[in-house]
Amino acid sequence: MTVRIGVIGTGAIGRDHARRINQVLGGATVVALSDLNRASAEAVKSDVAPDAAIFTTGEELIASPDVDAVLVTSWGATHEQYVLAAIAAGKPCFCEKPLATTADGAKRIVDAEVAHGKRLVQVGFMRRYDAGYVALKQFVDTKIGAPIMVHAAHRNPAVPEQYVTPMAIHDTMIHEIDVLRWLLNDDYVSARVLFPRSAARSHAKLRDPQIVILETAKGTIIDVEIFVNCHYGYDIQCEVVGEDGIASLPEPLAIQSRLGAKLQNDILTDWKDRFIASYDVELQDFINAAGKGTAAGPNSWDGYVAAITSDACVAAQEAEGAAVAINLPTRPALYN
Ligand code: NAI
Ligand code: ISE
Repeated sequence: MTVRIGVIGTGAIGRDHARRINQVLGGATVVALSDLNRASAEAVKSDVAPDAAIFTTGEELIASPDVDAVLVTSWGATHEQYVLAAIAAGKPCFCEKPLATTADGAKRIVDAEVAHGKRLVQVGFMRRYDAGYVALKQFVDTKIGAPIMVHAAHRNPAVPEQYVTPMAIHDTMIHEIDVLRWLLNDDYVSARVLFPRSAARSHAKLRDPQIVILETAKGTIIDVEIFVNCHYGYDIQCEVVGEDGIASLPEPLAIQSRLGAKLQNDILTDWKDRFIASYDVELQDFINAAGKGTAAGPNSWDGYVAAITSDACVAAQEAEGAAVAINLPTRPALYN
C-alpha cells in the first residue's frame, strides 16, 4: 500500500519532509499540500511534489478522501487544531514539535486520542532516531551504572529577530526535554534557570545564553546550556556521568585534517544537516505505521510531558533562579 500524505505547512521543514517522502523514503507519496502562503505550497509542488493537489486550508486537506495521513509542519501555535482534526478524521498524523504550545492544548490532544482508543499521533522528536543518541542510550543503559549527572548543550549559530527568551525553551530546548527523559528512563520533578551575562549578539527580548537545571525523579541533575547566538556553528552536546564512567554523544562524522599548521575539522551550521539521517528514519517509521492505520515513535503523552516541562522551565526563567516544581498527571494506559 502507498500511503497518500498531505503536508500542512510547507516552510523549511515541511519542504524538507516532502522531499524525503517523495525522493528518499519508501511506501508513501505526497498527494496534498497546504500553506497560509499559497506561493510556498506551489513552490514545493513544483520542486518536489509534482502530483500534489493544493488545498486552501489544512482542514480541507485533512478531510480529503485522497489523503490517508497528515504531516503538520506549520507554526507551533497552529499544530493543535490540525492534530485534533486529524484524530477526528481517524487519520494518522505526524506533528512537528511542539505538539501544542501549551500543556492544556497537548492535553486536549491526549484526551482526543484516548477517546479514539488507538494511537494516531507521532511527535517529531527525531533525536530518538539519531544513531548517536541510540548508541548513547544503549551505552548508558548497560555500561556506566546509574546516571548521576548530565551536561548538555544546544547551540545555534543564530536565530531570527522575532526569537525571544521563552522560545529557547519551547522551540529549542524542547528537544533535550524529550530526548533526555527517554535517554534516562526518567521524568522531571523540577526546573531552575540561570542567566549568565547576555552575549553581545542577543537583544532586549532575548536573554542568551541560559542554563536550565532539571532534576529527575531518580535524583539525576541535568544542566542544559542553550546558546542560540553562538555564532560558530550548530552544536549539540550531551555527556552522561554515571557511577562507573562517563558516556558522550558522538560528534557528527567529519574529516579531521592537518593542514596549514592546523589540526581541525568542520562543525555543522544547520539543524537540517545535523539530524538529516534521523529525520529519514523517523518519517519512515511514521509511514510504516500509517500504512497500518496507526502511529509509532514519540507519542502524544511525550508531547504533553514536554509541554508541561516547557511551561515549568518558562516559569523558572521568571523565577530568578528559584526551582519550579514539575507535576505530571497519571499516564493513560494507551501510552504504556
Ligand atoms: P517556517 O516558518 O519555515 O515554515 C512554517 C510554514 O507554515 C510557513 O510556510 C507558514 O506560512 C506555514 N503556516 C503557518 N501557519 C499555517 C497554517 N495555519 N496553515 C498552513 N500553513 C501555515 O518554519 P519551520 O522552521 O519549517 O518550522 C515549522 C515547525 O517545525 C515548527 O513547529 C518548528 O518548531 C518545527 N521544526 C522542527 C525541527 C526539528 O528539528 N524537528 C526543525 C525546524 C522546525
Ligand atoms: C528549530 O525549530 C529546531 O527544531 C532545531 O532543532 C533547533 O536547534 C532550533 O533552535 C529550533 O529553532
